[in-house]
Amino acid sequence: MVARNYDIPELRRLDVAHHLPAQANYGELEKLGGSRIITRAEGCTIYDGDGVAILDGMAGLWCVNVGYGREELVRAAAEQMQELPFYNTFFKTATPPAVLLATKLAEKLGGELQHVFFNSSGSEANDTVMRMVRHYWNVSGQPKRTIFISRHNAYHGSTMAGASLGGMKHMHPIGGLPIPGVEHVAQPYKFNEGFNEDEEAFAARCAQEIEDRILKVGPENVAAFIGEPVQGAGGVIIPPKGYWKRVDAICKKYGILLVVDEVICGFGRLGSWFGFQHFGVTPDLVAMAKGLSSGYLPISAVGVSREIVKVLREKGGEFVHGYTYSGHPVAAAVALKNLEIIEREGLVERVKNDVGPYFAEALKRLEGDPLVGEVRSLGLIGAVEIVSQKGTNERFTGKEGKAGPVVRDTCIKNGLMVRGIRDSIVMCPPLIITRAEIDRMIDIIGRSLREAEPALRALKAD
Ligand code: PXG
Repeated sequence: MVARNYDIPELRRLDVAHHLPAQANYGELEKLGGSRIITRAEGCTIYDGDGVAILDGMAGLWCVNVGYGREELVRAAAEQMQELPFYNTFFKTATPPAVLLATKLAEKLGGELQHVFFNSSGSEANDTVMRMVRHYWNVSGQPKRTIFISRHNAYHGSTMAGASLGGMKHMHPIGGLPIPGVEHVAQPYKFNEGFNEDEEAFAARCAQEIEDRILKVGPENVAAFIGEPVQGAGGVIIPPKGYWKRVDAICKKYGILLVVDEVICGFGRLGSWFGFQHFGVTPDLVAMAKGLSSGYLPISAVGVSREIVKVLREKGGEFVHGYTYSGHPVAAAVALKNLEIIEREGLVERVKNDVGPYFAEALKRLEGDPLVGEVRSLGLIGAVEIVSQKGTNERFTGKEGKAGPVVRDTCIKNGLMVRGIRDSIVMCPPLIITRAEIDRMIDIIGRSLREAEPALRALKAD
């Protein structure tokens, strides 16, 4: 495809004048003279308006699983737009792509998860979860079950319910969150909170905190536990061995619904179709987005168990919830084609048996760096922890550190897009990434750590 010629300085000026980008510091952005304008992308590489190529170690925003430039997805969208660009699912109507996508997802989710509700974003999916779960308990004759248990540092979205379920403390003051009925417990973040602790003991301690909280608020008041299989935006927190099995058992012991947020982990990221399958647990509801369409169009879904739908059918009456774009036919057609590509190209197996293990090995090359406290990965999601003292988990600026963004900026300057989260940098590349591109990623991170060291040593705590 021929790239269009944009007037980049003018776009940056207009960006400041009129555009309010997502999760930005508007004062800082104004001083900076506007955002970096990304104009095109191909495979695993994005290009900015000045023609600078950047290897996309983040798959857009944890979502472009099949990589950029997929003509098939473009065609699927165009054909669906010509045939039927829109129709809703409100008035006893549905469209072929919505029905077929629900069917495909039921097949991939497997087991009891045989029903699907559509939305447009991960946040909306979690809003749906919250309303559906509370409605379910209400009509089941247990109306007191309203509390959701979530974890510190979890990310479940940016809407009122999504950000409340999330455990990002800095998000809560914006909009007066969390809304009532959300309890946050420990995150299974071993490097920060269980350093030098035995892995199983740490898993048991984190799970015990969930059980303790259930008992504190009263099991009869708890509706659900929600968690990401691997916490993504929280810093790629891979739970210790045995953690998820314990959480699953606790939920079942107290009759609490288990909600798994697969918005990042779903669709091959961990080397399985879904993270819950990797960890061997059986959720009652599953939130999906991002990799569902590889980000080509906005669409999300909630997988729901047979048991919940049985109750909704028998006692639920009208489920007065839904969005104009629930089951949008064009987004659903693109998602269907995207799933077809993931299957046809064996991308899930590729992550599990090929590039995932290769990525883990490649990350180990960074272990010798004096700033690296730990490298970790699962499938194609990974993190590098930055420490001030080798062999410890001490940081340059205390617990809520700032080393990650410094190294991130150096990586971007050197041609690699990563996220900087507190004192770590995290990666989540497209599932089509090659071994050579992984080598390049690791090489750039290594060089960037060396280059950023003086700036890191100069960091001061607030
Ligand atoms: N759940 C999870 C696990 C997510 O990662 C959402 C829900 C919300 O999805 P939507 O589509 O409403 O954004 C997400 C989104 C970051 C970052 O800082 C991460 C996300 C979104 C924006 C920024 O890494 N994840």
